[in-house]
Amino acid sequence: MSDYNGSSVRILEGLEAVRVRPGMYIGSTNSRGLHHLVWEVVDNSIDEALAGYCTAINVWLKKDGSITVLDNGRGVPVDRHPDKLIATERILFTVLHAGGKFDNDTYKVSGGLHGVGASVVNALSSWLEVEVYRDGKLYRDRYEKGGNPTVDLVDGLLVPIADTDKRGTKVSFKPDDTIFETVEFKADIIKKRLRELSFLNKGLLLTFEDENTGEKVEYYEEEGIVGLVRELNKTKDILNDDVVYVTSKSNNIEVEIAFQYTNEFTETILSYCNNINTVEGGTHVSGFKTAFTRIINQYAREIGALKEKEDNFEGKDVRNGITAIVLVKHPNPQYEGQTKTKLGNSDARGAVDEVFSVESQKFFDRNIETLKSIIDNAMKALKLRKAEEKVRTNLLANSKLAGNGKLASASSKNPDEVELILVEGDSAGGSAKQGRDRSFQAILPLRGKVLNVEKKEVAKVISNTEIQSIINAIGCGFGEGYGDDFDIQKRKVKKVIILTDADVDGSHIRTLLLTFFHRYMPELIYEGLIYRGVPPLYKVTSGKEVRYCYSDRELEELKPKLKGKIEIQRYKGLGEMNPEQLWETTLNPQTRLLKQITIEDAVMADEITNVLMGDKVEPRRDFIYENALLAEIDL
Ligand code: 0RA
Repeated sequence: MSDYNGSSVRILEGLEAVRVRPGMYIGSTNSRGLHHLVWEVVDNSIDEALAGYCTAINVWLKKDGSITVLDNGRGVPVDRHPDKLIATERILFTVLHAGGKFDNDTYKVSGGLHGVGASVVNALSSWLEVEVYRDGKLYRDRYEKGGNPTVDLVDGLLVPIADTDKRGTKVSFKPDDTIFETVEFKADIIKKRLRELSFLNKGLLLTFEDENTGEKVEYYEEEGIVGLVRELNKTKDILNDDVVYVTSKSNNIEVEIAFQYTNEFTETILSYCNNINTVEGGTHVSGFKTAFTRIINQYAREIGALKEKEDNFEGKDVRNGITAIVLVKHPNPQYEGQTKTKLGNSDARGAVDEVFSVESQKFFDRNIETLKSIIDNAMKALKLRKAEEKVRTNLLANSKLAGNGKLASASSKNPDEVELILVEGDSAGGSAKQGRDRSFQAILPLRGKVLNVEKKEVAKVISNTEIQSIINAIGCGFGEGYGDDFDIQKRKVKKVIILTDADVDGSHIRTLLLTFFHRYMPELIYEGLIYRGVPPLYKVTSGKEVRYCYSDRELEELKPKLKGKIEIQRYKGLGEMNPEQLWETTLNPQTRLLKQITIEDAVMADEITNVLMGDKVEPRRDFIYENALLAEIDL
């Protein structure tokens, strides 16, 4: 081993702890955990950009399965670390939690599972190499098998290996395949994040190159989150051309808000803290909502749009059709919620409220037309809401919502036991009713295409019988976005399983259902209660033995293992299976394959629904072309 001082043994024990319990540091060892390694390394470069020293970050996927991240920042320090007495670079890559706070001026804003430190990436890699371009010199360090240094330090320091006029840091690593379930980096996932980062960090150039496919892409957003709002509204009809943008700092918290209205009936608010998508919202979002409602009500009274006796606008009136981004940079973020994506700091609420109040009033005072169109829009929403309230009351009074459609209930009433299985088609529904374990499985057959909720207003959505049956069977009510009538405590089921055919129609129905859940019962997704059932693709019979395969790969792996004559039947739909087969392959908890729906799946479903169902023809066509060959849409 190298010239490494006495603490090396303890250091490597730290990294060993990461290898023993990787989940504690990166969440999981599946594809998501794998990509966390990339986010960790990219985040370090992003921090350098946030500190104002880095303008470009390049990412390469290499043929050997490794990945390289290069930035043009100051370069990781290679001088003697004040406490540990060896090169700071070594410390950063081998000591847990040694990230950040090297110089107190650096505004380090990482958080959540991000910011666990470069040493965690090192611990989970079969090799990792660092190149530092700094002060005219190039330094190189290399680690193997989970962070063991292979380069000799001289007097505790790295020896430069060349002169250079470049500046920056290059980190390359290959994830350890004895730790991860998969070590295949997905270009799509990485590109999506880099694109998001380009919106969140205006003026930063991010490039991606895949050596396996030759693909090269650049992401750069002069306009930052304003560009993101435009992008999100690309397929929608908008009320005002301009995107409203306000920004300022309050209480050492930087706030940026951008929004624009569409003619949709729904609201889309994306929020971020320190470049992390706070999927569950939090204090920054509630600060924005409160301030926005208050200010629009104030103006509406001032200009006489709301008469004295009239109701105030509710929050959802003023946000009807809005696409908004709420972004904060917080020096010490605290995250809460199931997926640690809900911002908890109460000072963020106040900061957003203050910045938005002050800055938006400056804007509205100078842009009366925009203000008026927002108030008009809120007025329409208020009227619609009143009408919907009537419909809702009538529906409830006529107890139409009490209809259960074709639901075959389970005999158990225990919400921690019952599974609600939504089955495509009456014939598969019939088999499922016969084949299920009725003690805990409820079956609801869905006929035809589930209502496309995206385009319809609430009154229509809840008058749809299939939707009513689903709402009823789950028992939590429903709401738009957060809150409203929805109450997860009232749930009657512990799992909702979507079971559709493995074909285009099937994935379409699943997409529509996910869009519905995402829009009207998002907490079910956050809490991980929604699943998709995976029906088998093949039935393989050899002699008396019958086996089922759920993918082409599984089939290819099985074939050589079977002796004698084999017969392969490809299932076209669930309807082809008899009740016993359906039980064995798709319903029986011991043998079936279920995939939990993640929030990413639901967001993807929303995007697809938007594009496929939207009014605008062109993006739809482009989308279909772009994705025709992309079998990745695995909803
Ligand atoms: C600590 C202190 C300084 C820079 C960095 C870390 C740094 C880390 C990474 C990781 C990837 N790229 C990076 N670039 C910089 C500041 C050192 C100074 O004062 O010059």
